[in-house]
Amino acid sequence: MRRIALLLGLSLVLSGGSACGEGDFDENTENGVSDLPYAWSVISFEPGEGAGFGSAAMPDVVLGPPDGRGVMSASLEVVSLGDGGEIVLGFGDREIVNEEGPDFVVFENPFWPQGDAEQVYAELGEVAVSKDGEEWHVFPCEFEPEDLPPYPGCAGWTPTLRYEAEEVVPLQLEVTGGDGFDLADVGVDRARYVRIRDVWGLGEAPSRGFDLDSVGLIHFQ
Ligand SMILES: [Ca+2]
Ligand SMILES: [Ca+2]
Repeated sequence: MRRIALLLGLSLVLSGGSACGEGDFDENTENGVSDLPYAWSVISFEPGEGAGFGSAAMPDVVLGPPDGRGVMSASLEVVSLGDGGEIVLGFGDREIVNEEGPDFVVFENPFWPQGDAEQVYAELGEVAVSKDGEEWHVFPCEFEPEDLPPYPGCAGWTPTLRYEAEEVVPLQLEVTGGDGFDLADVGVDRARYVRIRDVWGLGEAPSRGFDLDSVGLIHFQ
């Protein structure tokens, strides 16, 4: 997997990663995002070392539907968080609500270079939710470097599929791909914010760590 990481890092450099930068984004900024149930705004972004890829396209690159390429290919419409980097997303007037099963979906750009799920090129992130942006409820994401998938509780290991976002409202994991999260697992009934923090820390700059594509909602009001 390390060899693949180096190759992917090189390809990202050659395709033109942008300079690393920290941004402040107004929660209420009009950003041209459609009314589909996806991340609406970037509340905060604190890139870690080795970030930079996609930063010039912030915040739009992580808002709205993901750019799914299926299990064999990785989207480059992402922002790399860098080692330990952290991002908080808001959903406008919408709240995520707890109903049966997963309630929201985090989309990274994992893929299966050999067509084999066990050989996934994953970069994992820890996910947390909040009602107020202050008190956070963290989904435990624990793994050893040699672990093969699945990585329950973590984001960044299930490929994003190709689908028509307008036709999949609310989202369905089996159609969209991505990693699903259930508010019941952290004991909350509602949330307005999702935080993702890189816990992978590997890869070449400027694309080190978790690469966020989008966050979409299954259960919301
Ligand atoms: Ca990735
Ligand atoms: Ca649920």
